[in-house]
Amino acid sequence: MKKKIVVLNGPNLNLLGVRQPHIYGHDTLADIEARLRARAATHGLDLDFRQSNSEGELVTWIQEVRESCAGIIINPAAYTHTSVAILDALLTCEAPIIELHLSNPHTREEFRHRSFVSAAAKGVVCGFGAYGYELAFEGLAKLVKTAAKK
Ligand code: CA2
Repeated sequence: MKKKIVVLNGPNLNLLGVRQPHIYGHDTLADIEARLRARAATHGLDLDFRQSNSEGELVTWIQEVRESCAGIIINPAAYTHTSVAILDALLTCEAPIIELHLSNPHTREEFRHRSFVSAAAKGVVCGFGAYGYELAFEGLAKLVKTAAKK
């Protein structure tokens, strides 16, 4: 059975490519998903790609995949800066977690400088726009393959 990478996207990311392209770019979430599907196929990995505007749903999804997935890429969006619930859920996962942001939150308003989620992350990718998802995927694929050899 193929190993599964789960990509979780938080609130308002369904509007990618539709609103505020000067901050978040012109690519839609569907564009990003299509590119990750192509990369997943290259690596022989499965991809489970989801978006929710609800903190509780994101927590439920993390609990659902925590034992079955090989790794998680998460852009928690605004919940990055507020959610102990998402952090606690991620801390129950053994698989590696990559935190991902389109923008670089450290160059933006001060309230975006603190991430609750980083404490559960193996790595953080930020500031590369939509391409960051591909960078995060390649990094995670490498981790997953290295773990398989051990
Ligand atoms: O840079 C990122 O990826 C963020 O996670 C995006 C969040 C923001 O709260 C974080 O500080 C950094 C906001 C996502 C909102 O997405 C939109 C997309 C298109 C139009 C409007 C909002």
